Amino acid sequence: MTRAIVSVGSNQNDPHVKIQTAYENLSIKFPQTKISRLYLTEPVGDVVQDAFVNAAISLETELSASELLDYLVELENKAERDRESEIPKGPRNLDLDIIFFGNEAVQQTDLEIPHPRFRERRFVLEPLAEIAASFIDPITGNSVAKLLADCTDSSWVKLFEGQTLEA
Ligand code: PH2
Ligand code: MG
Ligand code: MG
Repeated sequence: MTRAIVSVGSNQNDPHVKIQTAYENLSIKFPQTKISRLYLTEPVGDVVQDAFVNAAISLETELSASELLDYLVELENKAERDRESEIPKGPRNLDLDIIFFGNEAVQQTDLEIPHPRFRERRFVLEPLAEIAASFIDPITGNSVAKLLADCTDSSWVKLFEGQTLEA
């Protein structure tokens, strides 16, 4: 069994429902699936778009990292994510990114674990610290709590309380 940590985000078409549905599907497939609270987060990147809802999910799996990725893409497709027409870093119905896969480091063209940019993203680290503060990043040797304490990303992250998402 490997503990995997997945970052989930959405800023289109009832994001919190998209995230709840993904979580329910993951809970059915994997034992010990946990989710953080939901956060409303400032869009990071150059695209002008609505705020995101983000959360972190922890699960236990017998799958390999690339098999887990295939399943996550399946859930993204079920949420009607349209890869053909989406703008890079732009709005999306559902994004499921593997942040950690046990202590494995994976470098493939379609998959890099730990996620290459998670240390610079408060919208990933805040929810992650809620469910996996002592998880050790296999690349830097730092805990998630330490990465969050050191994170210089100044974009805002607040608890989601059912707000409308227009910026
Ligand atoms: N995802 C992006 C681009 N920017 N910003 C926030 N706050 N949350 C995201 O999940 C996010 C983003 C593209 O995947
Ligand atoms: Mg992403
Ligand atoms: Mg992604």
